[in-house]
Amino acid sequence: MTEPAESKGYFVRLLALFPLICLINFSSVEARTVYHKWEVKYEYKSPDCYKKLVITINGRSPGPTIFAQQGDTVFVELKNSLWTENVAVHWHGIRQLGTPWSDGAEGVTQCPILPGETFIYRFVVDRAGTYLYHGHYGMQRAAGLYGSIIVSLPEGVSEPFSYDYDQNIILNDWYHASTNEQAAGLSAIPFVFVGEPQVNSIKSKLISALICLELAIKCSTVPWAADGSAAGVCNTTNLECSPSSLTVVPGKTYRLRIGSLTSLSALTFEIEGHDMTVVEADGNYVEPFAIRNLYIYSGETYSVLVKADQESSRNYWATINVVARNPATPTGLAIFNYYPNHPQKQPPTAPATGPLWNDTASRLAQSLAFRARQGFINKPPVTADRVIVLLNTQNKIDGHFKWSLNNLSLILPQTPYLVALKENLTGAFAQDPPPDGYDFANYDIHSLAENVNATSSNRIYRLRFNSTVC
Ligand SMILES: [Cu+2]
Repeated sequence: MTEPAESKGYFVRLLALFPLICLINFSSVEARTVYHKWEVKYEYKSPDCYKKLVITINGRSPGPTIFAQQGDTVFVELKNSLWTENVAVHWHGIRQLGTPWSDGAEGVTQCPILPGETFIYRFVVDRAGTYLYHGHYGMQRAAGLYGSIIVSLPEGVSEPFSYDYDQNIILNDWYHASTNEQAAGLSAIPFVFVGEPQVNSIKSKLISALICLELAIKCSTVPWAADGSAAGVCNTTNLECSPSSLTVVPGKTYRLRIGSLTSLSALTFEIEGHDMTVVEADGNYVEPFAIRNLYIYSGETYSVLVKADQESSRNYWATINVVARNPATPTGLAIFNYYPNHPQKQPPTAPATGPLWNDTASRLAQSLAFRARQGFINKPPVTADRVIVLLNTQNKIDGHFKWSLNNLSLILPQTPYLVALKENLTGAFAQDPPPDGYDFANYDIHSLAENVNATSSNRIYRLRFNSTVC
């Protein structure tokens, strides 16, 4: 006889708990976790029909795209299967608030991940936007260790612009010499420059290689066919040599998330006959502005909106070209493919060669066109507690070319800085501060002084917490 009453009581308690349960559910939706398990290793790949060792993540280069929502915690369990090399991966643009140990800068925030070891990166993606990740040990980024991070807005929040589809694209320059060969030359006396990259590449998440279309059509014309590097690689069934394309539906608007991870090349990206509207830069919304070509430098990310509003019976070229130095690298190609045309149908026109490499006015104009988007402006501080002026030069130290800041060239300490600071290991690196400036009043950029007094250093700038530094 008591059973119904007890049941009723249970029901009432459940009701009382309901708001709490709702809250718990709500918060678990708000803060999800995104888990990736990666194995990093060397594999033979031929992204431009030239077979060479490439660093892959789970068999791919570029590696998997990390898709997450603002506020999510991302875990990346990374196993180093390179066997003879350490590794570390930096999450470019992620602020690492509260998780400096996961920043991935080897020698600064962490010890490298040794061959055979596994390290778990854990960080919160606190801002929606387009970001990158890349190797941060030696020259591993240039060997193929990189990819994209796409952070979407929380549920129910929409972007301040509209589009139908989203695509991400990574631009890169690509060398046939291994990074070990390049590094040996760069550190040799006499210095051996790496020269021009063999190709510029456009890669999207959908297709692993979006380059060398012309080369793929006629394998016999691959410049490196003669030395055997393309032998057995360049054929019509090899997707790595296939013409590449970005398929669009006529009338639809696409958000292209474009990042650059070049070693040496400043690039210009354009889609034949199509205007682009810039809406995001490095994870920040910007006041929209239209461009015909996008200048993009290494480490930058942009979102542009493109409407497939041209004659739809044909395809169009998407091209990248080198700017800022007289380029000797062929134009990087992809096909902007209007559905239902065949994705490999060659456009009837010649690919664009881009603006003149030394057209600095138009590059400056793009830089000056950026404005923070109304409603998303974080007011910058108007005064600084401290001003640091950095002079970036290329010096010679003991016969080796070294980049320097204020005549100091960084050598990483044996113990990562973050570890040394946390454990107060004052012997781990030089404790005297580097200079906050240089004699800029007397520095003439048109007649460079020999920086004979450059030296190697592991000194660091210490900034007071919550202070404003300019
Ligand atoms: Cu970076």
